Amino acid sequence: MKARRRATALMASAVVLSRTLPSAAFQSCAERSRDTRRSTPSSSLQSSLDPQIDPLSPTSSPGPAGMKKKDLRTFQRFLEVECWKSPSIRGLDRTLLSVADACKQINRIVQRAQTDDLYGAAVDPLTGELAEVNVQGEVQQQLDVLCNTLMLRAFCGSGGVCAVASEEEPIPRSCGDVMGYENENVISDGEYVAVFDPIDGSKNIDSSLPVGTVFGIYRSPAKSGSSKLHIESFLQRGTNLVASGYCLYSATTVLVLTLGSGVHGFTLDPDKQTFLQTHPNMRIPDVGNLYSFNEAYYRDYGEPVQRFLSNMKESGTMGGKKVSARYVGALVADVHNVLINGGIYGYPATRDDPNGKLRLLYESAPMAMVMEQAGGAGSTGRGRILDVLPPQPSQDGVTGHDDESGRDREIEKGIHVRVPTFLGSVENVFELDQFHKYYGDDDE
Ligand code: FDP
Repeated sequence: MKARRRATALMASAVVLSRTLPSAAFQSCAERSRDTRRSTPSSSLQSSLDPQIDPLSPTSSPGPAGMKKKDLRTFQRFLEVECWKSPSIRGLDRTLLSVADACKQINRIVQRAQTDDLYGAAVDPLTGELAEVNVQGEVQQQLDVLCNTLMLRAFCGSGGVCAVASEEEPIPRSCGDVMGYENENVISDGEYVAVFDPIDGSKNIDSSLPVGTVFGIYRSPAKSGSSKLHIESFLQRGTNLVASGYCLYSATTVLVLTLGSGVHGFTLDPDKQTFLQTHPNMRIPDVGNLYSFNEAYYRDYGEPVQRFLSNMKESGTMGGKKVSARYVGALVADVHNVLINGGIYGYPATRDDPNGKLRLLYESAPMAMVMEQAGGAGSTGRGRILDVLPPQPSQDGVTGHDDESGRDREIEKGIHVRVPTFLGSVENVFELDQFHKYYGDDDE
């Protein structure tokens, strides 16, 4: 009975295959070699160069390489199902769809950076003056401004989010302000706040290397009926993140998302401009052999990290395999590589930056949530990244027109706080933590 069912299933799949695969796939080896002998090398080269034949065109039938679209679930469908399964996150689907659209637009901007006039410092369209130095101490570039605007609008225009904090902005903004409503302090109905880095690793763009976007979404604890922007909504532990993810603009454009129950990856189909679920239920290996650190700073790292790196290189292996180094210089790209292949990413404290370089709120915490949800870990070397509470402002948490610059500076400190960051396979991150335990010094 079982055998008959299997045979019927095989026949059915053969029928499907014969309908979808090019006939060449069903040629015997002998037939294929006969055909190859008939066509001269130059004629086959000619056909592969023929501009009329585009093997990748979505409209042409399967081309010479037999390429054909896979039947994959769209990001929209995935969200519909997830939000239907979990009523607590209903309402986030529109926001996340807008974020996916913003990622597509940022992808286009990144692709066009070399050919279009997108380089150089940003200019204020009203005054014609050069943009000021941003909160990171850098002159804002046109690309930063464009990508920041796209993400601000994606979150604020979708209805689910009431306020946003960006790497590019000194302090959080209400969506009323972002969208240009008359009373900028009146928050919209959205029950979430969003944090993001619109374009991470932007120095890579000049050399056509990968860059990314990182985001996290928290539920706003502000009391309903309140019309003010509450800073506590942003200064929460990463354990309160409802969703987080990133977009990687690289050889392929990938959107990776967690809603708190697993991690899913979606690749942008360049023909249809649709994100398709190519990586369902992503799991990082428990141990890996990649390490991704900027080792040029070795002398500036503390003893635990120096010993961890030296030990790993001296033994030559990690996770039972030959150890291997990879460092792109864009957090999203480096962490994605570790997520796929296993190993450890690190941006440790250095002599000049005792908390490292990465920002807790919109870099380290969202990435740590992704890692944990994929079965990995995120640590500061001394504890879980998601447990770190950003510094809170000293007075009550309400901003309004009477803000003083001192208070803004306090808020800025909390929003842009940095943490030493280690992300990756549990075994590798655990080992790194052990080095901190044994060689760490308490004032470090
Ligand atoms: P960038 O300053 O180019 O935005 O977010 C900080 C970051 O990029 C990370 O993406 C990247 O991993 C890191 O800085 C690179 O810093 P180093 O050059 O110091 O390694």
